[in-house]
Amino acid sequence: MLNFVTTNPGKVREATEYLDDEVEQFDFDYPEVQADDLKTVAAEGARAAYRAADGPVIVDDAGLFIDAFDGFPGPYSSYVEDTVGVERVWRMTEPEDDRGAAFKTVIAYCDGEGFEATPDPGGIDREDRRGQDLAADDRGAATTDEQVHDGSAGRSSETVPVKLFEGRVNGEIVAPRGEGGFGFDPIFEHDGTTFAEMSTEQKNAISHRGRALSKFAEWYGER
Ligand code: ITT
Ligand code: NA
Repeated sequence: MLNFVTTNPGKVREATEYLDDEVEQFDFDYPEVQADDLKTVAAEGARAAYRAADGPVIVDDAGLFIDAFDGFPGPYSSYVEDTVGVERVWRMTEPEDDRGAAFKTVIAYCDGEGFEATPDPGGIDREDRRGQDLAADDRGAATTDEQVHDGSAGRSSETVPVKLFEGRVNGEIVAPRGEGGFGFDPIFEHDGTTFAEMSTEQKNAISHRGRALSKFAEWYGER
């Protein structure tokens, strides 16, 4: 049994579709460290949640990165959804020539154990360089082992190992359409369809979260 640590039922819906009964929501608002990258937030969140939960945890830290604004709101997406709101993020982006954007997520797994080192083919950066999203069957071994703070592979309490899985999908910011999904889904269009117009299954097949979950599921299944 795996605790999916989140306050967001939309994420749980997507994860259970991938991982079946193996996953259960652990509704815990882990303290988000002040950091401008998803990896750090997810990794620290997983460590905090692992201490609070009774068993292995996954944490999913996601964000919407708008090209014209150098990746804003990115790691601050939750705050921006609550303050500015989704509709006004569209209206801010509307005057821009380039309305390109990406959703990214980092899933962090922690069970208090160490992990065997895996070769790091670059994860999200590899996808960035390609400038295109990965084909659905291109799952690669794009996982990363988080560097522990003291540079060793030790297991002292401050450096509980965390395994990271990244996913990214490119799209465009559009006027809101669709009733499904959650968060910024109505304004994120991919191949002519917004994420809010897709079923959970359709969104999972191409989304940032679906990709990260499939990498996680492959690795977890082999353990
Ligand atoms: P937890 O931290 O409790 O998991 P959250 O909703 O705050 O829930 P994030 O910090 O990861 O999760 O999300 C950042 C923002 O991005 C937040 O406003 C989400 O609604 C939004 N978001 C995350 N994944 C999304 C997705 O797949 N589609 C649309 N919006 C998404
Ligand atoms: Na959050």
